[in-house]
Amino acid sequence: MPDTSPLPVSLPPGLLGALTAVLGPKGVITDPADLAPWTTDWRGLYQGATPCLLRPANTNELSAVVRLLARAGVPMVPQGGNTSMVGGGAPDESGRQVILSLTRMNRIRDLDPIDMTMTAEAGVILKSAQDAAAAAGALFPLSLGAEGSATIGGVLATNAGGNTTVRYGNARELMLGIEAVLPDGQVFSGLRRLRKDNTGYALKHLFVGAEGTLGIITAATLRLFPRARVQCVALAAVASEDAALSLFRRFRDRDDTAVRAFEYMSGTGIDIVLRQIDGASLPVAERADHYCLIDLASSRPDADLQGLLEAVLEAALEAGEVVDAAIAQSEAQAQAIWRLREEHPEAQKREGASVKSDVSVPVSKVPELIRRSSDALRALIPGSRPVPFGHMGDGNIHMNLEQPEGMDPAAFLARGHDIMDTVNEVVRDLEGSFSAEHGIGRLKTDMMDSWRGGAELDAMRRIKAALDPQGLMNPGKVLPG
Ligand code: FAD
Ligand code: 2HG
Ligand code: ZN
Repeated sequence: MPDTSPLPVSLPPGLLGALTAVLGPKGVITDPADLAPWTTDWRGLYQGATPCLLRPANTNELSAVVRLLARAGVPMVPQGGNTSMVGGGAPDESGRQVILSLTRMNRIRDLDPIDMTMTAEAGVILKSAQDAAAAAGALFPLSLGAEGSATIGGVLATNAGGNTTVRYGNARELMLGIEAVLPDGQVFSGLRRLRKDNTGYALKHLFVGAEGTLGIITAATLRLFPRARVQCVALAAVASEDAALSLFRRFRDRDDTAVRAFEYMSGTGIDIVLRQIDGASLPVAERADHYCLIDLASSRPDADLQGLLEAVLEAALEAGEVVDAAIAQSEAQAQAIWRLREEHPEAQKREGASVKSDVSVPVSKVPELIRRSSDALRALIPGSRPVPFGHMGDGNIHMNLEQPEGMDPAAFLARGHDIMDTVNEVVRDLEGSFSAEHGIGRLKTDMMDSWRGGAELDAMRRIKAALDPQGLMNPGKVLPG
């Protein structure tokens, strides 16, 4: 359980006044009640403290406050929507770390339908960015369950993946240019909207996936795509993990440009959603142990996605891979199928304590990952319930474990690192990664040595020391102490 006792908070004398002079009273929050939602993380793993939350309205204001904080040696935590799954956006318990919130910097600066680019400030909510693209007849394809709160700065800082990576790539692949404030307050102006630009080191990529440890992203130029004119969504109950992979291959072989998302869900995960989420219902007749969500989309108005879906599902039914399937016949039905998938995190939270392992393996090894990890987790904690689900099409499975019914949640959470280690052992054997899309944050710094030690971690430390010699940018995150 997080410790909720009051913690000491401090700032050097005179600094608050100087910060307020730059930002105005609207830009400086110090009331503990207003600070509370921003000092803990979405999962409730950490309860931090901060002297203040600063809300700059533009890049110049942010640059000025970073200069002031750097001169005073005050550590800073950049924050967007605070939806990090690894405690990345919350301050620690010292009471010294100032939160730099980007939420007031929420303008779409430019949208060009010929270049197919959009320049958005870091505080733009992901859903608003999608809506702005749609209003211009285009598509910004990044999509994830937290899109109503997560920000452009946050998704880039974590290199978020989400549901459409299989088709469009993760956040990094959608970024053409970036603007950022460096740890000493300088502005890095790299908002170029070019597809080709080989002019030295590709420094813009340093800020993507750095989780706020190398600087603060203030704006980004993002790639847009033609909007989908037809879309078709289905839920298939499948016979096994291998059948799920085989179904994915059938779609990919038939028309890989049509597959917008291909998600795996377990019977246990769906049961939990049906139990915990009001209005959730299963569109197929019988419960199964494995399900796939297939989302096809095309910008071609004449694309026969329904025909494609029916043909592939029929062939898979005949082969015994699919046992039942439902194809959405309306937007409402498509949304209801997606809801079964997107409510997985919330439903697991309501069901009790759960430990997450956001891992990836080569796509061909996903069935083995699910089987071997589930067996190892059940052996580790008898009665516990493995809930594998996620982005099968790109090899990223959330290999989560729900506590045994009736077990003390705190006792279960105390086994968190044993649980993650158990999954990671299988992942290592399958040549995968211990953190596919959520990043390292505060939760996984202790894993960096054994997974990224040697030259890789050494290079990371040297880059960090070069850009942030005082170690003020999101301390305690990503790199082990
Ligand atoms: P925050 O949580 O505020 O911050 C995340 C990290 O980025 C922190 O380290 C923070 O310091 C840093 N940061 C934030 N803004 C900036 C900035 N402007 N400059 C520099 N650093 C910054 N992630 C996925 O990849 N795929 C998913 O499918 C997915 N689904 C989710 C579903 C739910 C219900 C939830 C709660 C989270 C999910 N996430 C997912 C995790 C999360 O990483 C994303 O929601 C998102 O990337 C975080 O954006 P944010 O604005 O909330 O960032
Ligand atoms: C998702 O894919 C998110 O829904 C969250 O990445 C995963 O809750 C999780 O473990
Ligand atoms: Zn995910």
